[in-house]
This record gives sequence, structure tokens and C-alpha cells, in this order.
Amino acid sequence: MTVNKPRILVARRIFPEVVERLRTHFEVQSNDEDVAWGAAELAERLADKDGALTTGSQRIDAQLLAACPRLKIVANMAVGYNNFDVDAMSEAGVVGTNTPDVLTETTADFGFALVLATARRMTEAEHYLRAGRWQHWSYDMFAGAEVHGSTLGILGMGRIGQAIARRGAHGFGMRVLYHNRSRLAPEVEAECRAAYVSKEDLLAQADHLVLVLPYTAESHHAIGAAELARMKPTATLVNIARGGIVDDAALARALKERRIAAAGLDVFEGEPSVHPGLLEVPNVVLTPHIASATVATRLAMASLAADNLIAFFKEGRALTPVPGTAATT
Ligand code: 8YV
Repeated sequence: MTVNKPRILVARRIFPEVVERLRTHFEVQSNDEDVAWGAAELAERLADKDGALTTGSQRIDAQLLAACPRLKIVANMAVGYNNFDVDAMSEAGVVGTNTPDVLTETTADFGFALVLATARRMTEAEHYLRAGRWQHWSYDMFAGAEVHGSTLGILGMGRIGQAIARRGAHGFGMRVLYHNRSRLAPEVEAECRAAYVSKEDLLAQADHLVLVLPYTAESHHAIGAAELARMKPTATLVNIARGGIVDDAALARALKERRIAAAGLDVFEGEPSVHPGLLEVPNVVLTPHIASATVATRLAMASLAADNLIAFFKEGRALTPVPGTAATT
């Protein structure tokens, strides 16, 4: 008797060795050309599948789930899962998984790199040099803000926020302040050398503010014109969380009018489009959503997503289920 293997859709191009491993367990259809499928095409391709490996750009909602009656699990190759409608997935009995832990330190490295690049005006200075405009030394050429010994503010103190706090406190002698939905246990605060403050105090006191909170209805535009107005005119803002947490139009205005000194952004509202106002101002470092992008970490993320599919279908239990979705078959 031949037993049919579960059918899996790999919705974006990923490491071929991970796809090969999936093929030893499943019947796999993979998006090797990496075409950006729209919602209708994704639904069509998922209609006869039992599981999917997605990235943060495929929306899994009630409409899609209604068209995919066999679907039991969606394994996101991302720690963020704002592309999941968790209630709709739970209603449909579909498990969602994400990739926590494996990207924490790499993403924190990048967050810190953006703090440094933004405060020290590194890309602005490089553009100047490449344009052949460097004629002589001058005392205030690209003079930026101090990082060591300054106050680091962190909004969203999960695993990545804590890893950034440790870098700031232990590596750069910074005073670390944070705000989070819930306050951390005293021993975690002590280890991160981080003090809990209100959001208002965080905005007012941070010299460098880093956003690392998940994107939800509550965190939409958590940083808008009013919040930017509370920040120091010398402060910098770094967003490695999600587009939509910052009101990009308000930020572009604040940067243009120098109401804050500079920003470093890895994520954007409506990405891959970038607000035109952000492209016009010099005092912003812009990167295309690459905070987790080292070869080793991206491989670990893809492997964990694949492991979730394998554990779910072989052992009946996903490894890293998203809270609110069912963990088991
Ligand atoms: C991903 C991310 O590269 O893990 C996340 O939440 O934002 C990034 O690491 C991106 O979401 C693609 O899956």
C-alpha cells in the first residue's frame, strides 16, 4: 500500500538544501523563481496543500483559509507573524509557527549597527565621499552624536530588545531605559542593566531610541508626530521591528525639519515601497529589511521552519507554535 505524503507549498525561494530535506518527507511545490504571488494565486496554489512554508510577506487570513480546506500548518520563516490572522487560523484549526531565538543575536547586532551608523552619520558621509565632495578636513565634518555613555531607549523588550540592551550596557557603557507591555523580572532587568520607564519618559530621555516591538493593531503608529515631538532634537530613532509601527510621513517631516537628529530604518510602511520623503532627507540610514540577514541565521530560520513542518506531520506536534494557534495535529 502506498501512503500519500503530505503536500507542502514553499511560498518563496529558500535554501535548496532545506527544500531537498523537505522533499525526503513531503511532496513539495516550491516557488523557485521567487515570483511574488498575489493573494488569489497563493490561495490557488495552497488549495490542495496540507502545509506551507511562508515568509513574512504572505498573508494568512480567513479568506485564504476558506479556500484551503486541507491546510493544517503554516510555518513562517520569521519571528514576527503579523502576516497571520491568528484568530482566523485558530478558528480553522490551522497551526502557525515562527522562528524565535535563532535570529535574536544576529538581529540585535544589526540593530546596534544601525544605532552606530545613524548616530555617526556613516552612510551620509559615504555618499559625500563617493560623490567626490571630500576636499579637506574640517572640525565639524559629519560630527554626530556620542553612542558610548549615552542613554539607550528600547521600546519592546522581548528577546531582541534584551540582546540590544546587553550590547548597549555591557559593551558601550550606556544607561539603558526600556518600556514594554509588561515589566521584566528583576533578575532580567539586572542582567540587561535596564530600567523600566513610562513610554513618555522613554521618549523624553533616550539619546538613541530603538523599536523592537511586534506589529499589532495597538502598536500601529506607536511613533507618530506627537511622540517624535517628545524626543530630544539631538536624538536618533532606529526601527528594526515592522513598518507601520512608525508613521513614516510624520518621521520624514520630523527629519526634514530636524526635530530629531537622524533615523536608521530597516522596515517601512508598505515596503518594499519607501515613503518618498525619507528618500529625500540626508539624515536617515535606509536598509531593505535585512536585520536577520546573515547566511548562518537565514539558514537556521529556514531549517527551523522546515523542522516545524516535519515535527508536526511526523510527531504530531509543532516545535515553536505561535501562541493562540493550536500546537498539535
Ligand atoms: C525576516 C523578520 O527576514 O523574522 C522576522 O520577523 O522580520 C525577518 O527576520 C522577514 O520577516 C522575512 O520572513
